[in-house]
Amino acid sequence: MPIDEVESTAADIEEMEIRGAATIASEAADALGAQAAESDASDPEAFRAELRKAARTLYETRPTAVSLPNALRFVLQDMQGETVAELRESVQQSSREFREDLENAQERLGRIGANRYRDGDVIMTHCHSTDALATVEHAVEDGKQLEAIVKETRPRNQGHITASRLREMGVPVTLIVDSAAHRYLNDVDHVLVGADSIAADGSVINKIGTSGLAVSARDRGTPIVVAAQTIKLHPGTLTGHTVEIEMRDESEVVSEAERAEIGEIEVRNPAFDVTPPRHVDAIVTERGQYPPESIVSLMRERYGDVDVEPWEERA
Ligand code: RUB
Repeated sequence: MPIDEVESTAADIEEMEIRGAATIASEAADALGAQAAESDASDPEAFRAELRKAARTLYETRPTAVSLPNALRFVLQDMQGETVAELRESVQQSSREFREDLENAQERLGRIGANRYRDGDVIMTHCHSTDALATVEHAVEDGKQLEAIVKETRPRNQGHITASRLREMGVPVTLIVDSAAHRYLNDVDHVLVGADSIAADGSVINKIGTSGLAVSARDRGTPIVVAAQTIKLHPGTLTGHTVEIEMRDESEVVSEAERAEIGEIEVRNPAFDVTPPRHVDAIVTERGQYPPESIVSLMRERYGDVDVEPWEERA
């Protein structure tokens, strides 16, 4: 039962070598495809059980980004075939299709989101979101000159990745510490963020600090735009489930040595927070732009009823 690729992908997701909701989803789907390719299961039931186990290993890595379970569902839900060879082909094809859909969705979302920007606009970013950057990339391709104020996004500084991607696009970047955001919002036309999950009421779950930024943006009258493919819609929230917020290691916030120097303290490191819909102007998806309150209709259309999860063990 070779599950090397699954184990190494799961470890990379946990360690954040693979990070960001869309990338996590794509790599998880890829790992399931690899598992199917390498499986030496002797009969269809063993193959199915092996794939479910692989999906559980991936599922347990990071709890907040719904794109991960959505990806696993997509790949495993329609596993079809009477023989191991047929099942293998079916999983590999679903994995390929999922990753293609993801790329196409980001491309479409990027085109739609680019329409929000005018030539000369300044955007402020938080964390690193490939969906958010797709909107900037398309605007730049359309010939618009944009500038960016990039929050560093403690504790992991994913803002540095955003700054580097924006420079590759030729966008002038000003890097600021997170606490300078309010000071610079007067110079900004749009706040642009991604999402790890979107709840049925239109709440946006994204990197810690997003909600504070959104409150500040409201105060300054700066529109806040969330770029999120429909893979980020959390179907569980349709039936009242809440999204689990991942708590990460304290060492990301303060080193052991610094801590010893300070004295006896508690440290908390939540990776994400929840921005209520009233602080969000628009959610840009590959299916169009939505006021957060109406995202629920798109969620019902796309995900409908969630039945038993395909990675759960069967009796
Ligand atoms: C990343 C993060 C990103 C979303 C969206 O958190 O909060 O804004 O995942 O990213 P982490 P994308 O670094 O902890 O994974 O648009 O690329 O899916």
